[in-house]
Amino acid sequence: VGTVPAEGQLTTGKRQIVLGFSQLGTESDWRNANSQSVKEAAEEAGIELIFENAEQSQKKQFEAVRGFISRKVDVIAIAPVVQSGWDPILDEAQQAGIPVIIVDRAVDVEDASKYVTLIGSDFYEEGEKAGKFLVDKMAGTEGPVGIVELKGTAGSTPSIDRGRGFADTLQGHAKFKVLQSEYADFTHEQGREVMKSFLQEFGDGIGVLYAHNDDMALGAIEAIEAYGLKPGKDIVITSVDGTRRALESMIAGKINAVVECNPLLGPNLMQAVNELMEGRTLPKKIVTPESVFTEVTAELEVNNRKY
Ligand code: GYE
Repeated sequence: VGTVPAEGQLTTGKRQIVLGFSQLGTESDWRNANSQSVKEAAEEAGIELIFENAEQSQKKQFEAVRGFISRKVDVIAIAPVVQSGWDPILDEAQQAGIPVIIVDRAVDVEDASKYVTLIGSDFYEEGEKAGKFLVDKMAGTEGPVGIVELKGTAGSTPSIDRGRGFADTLQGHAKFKVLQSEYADFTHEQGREVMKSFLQEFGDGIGVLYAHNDDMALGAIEAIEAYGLKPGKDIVITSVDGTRRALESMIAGKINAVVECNPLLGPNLMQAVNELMEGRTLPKKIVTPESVFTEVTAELEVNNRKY
């Protein structure tokens, strides 16, 4: 037993775990709540966190991971901006003997052993929930119902799966017609701009807006009001996430339903890191339980929101 603690060792004899986290960006309220959650949970767990923001660039994520490898962190966590193209960088981490945990969005790799576990939501189910809400909400309405869709980031798991889950649910309900579907990168600003162009093209032929996140829905609401229509009334709006701002907008009658997607993944991530360091085996997927908020429940929920 040595008397002088080695570098990086606490006097308790337990070495502090170092986690490198490549966050994909700052595009939405969801993302900022997610970053905050990871930082707070690391602090709480006594884990040293090296946090890198990639500003929606996969290339920057690769650079961050390479930086973590050269600093010899214990564990790498990645919230991947898109789902393809990860094989080479995961191989580099594997060769360096550093385990990788995927957070939030998925990666599409040939061999799933390249990462330890995925901590995130079931985005397909979120899309289905949005579709089911519309089917019920519009049950008494005669068709056709024109739908416009604001998709998130091209090639990202939540956009792909929320789109598929929604489309599959509306299949077989002939009165729904998707007029147009465009990417708006999960941001407020692009949500507003793309909605503006939808309105120019289809005007009051639009009966429904499905936005893949709250920020785009809130941007779109500005465009709808500027156009002279009433969001939540002339156009039924449903989105995904469940941020405070969206719940407030729902209380004001401007959004009709929000499917929850939980950004508070920090505690789950730190638990996974600790278990991994203790040599325990983790499940391949850790899914967060989530619900749906409607005009009826928003008022009850809004005060519980941290984000
Ligand atoms: O819904 C959106 C964010 O990946 C689940 O990314 C996340 C999504 C979230 O920009 O607001």
